[in-house]
Amino acid sequence: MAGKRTFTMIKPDAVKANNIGSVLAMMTEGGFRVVAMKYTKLSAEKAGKFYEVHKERPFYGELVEFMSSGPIVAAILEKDNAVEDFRKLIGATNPAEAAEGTIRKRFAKSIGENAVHGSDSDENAQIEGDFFFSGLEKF
Ligand code: FUP
Repeated sequence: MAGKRTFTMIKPDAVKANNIGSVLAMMTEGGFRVVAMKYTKLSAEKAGKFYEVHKERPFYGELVEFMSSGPIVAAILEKDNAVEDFRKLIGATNPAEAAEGTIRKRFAKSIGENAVHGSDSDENAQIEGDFFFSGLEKF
């Protein structure tokens, strides 16, 4: 059965462009409830650990540099079929391929600076949520 929670980040590009409110509005209007949320900044070390699965990819260095370049909003969101429905709401990794009406279509600048993160599986949603939040920070 599909899980009810996913993990997201509003990435440094969207924060810098002052789009936190608009991005959150699209998430909540999309039917997602906030379980946990924080405004924080990743060190290069923490960003490197979060994206460790991509360590061998050519874009890893740039990705880590970008994700630690400014503050982000991290959140756990809840909805039935959360992971799949949230991936639909954010759109394709590359904004050039993202569908109309998606968050990345509206806010992403490029495949690297793509406004938001969304977990790709229930297992990763759990791991990523635990990376940022303790049990006492989830409601
Ligand atoms: P997504 O799950 O849509 O966030 O995409 P991936 O897990 O494939 O990639 C994670 C992040 O790596 C992306 F959000 C941006 C970065 N990336 C690049 O910079 N270049 C690429 O070609 C692919 C991904």
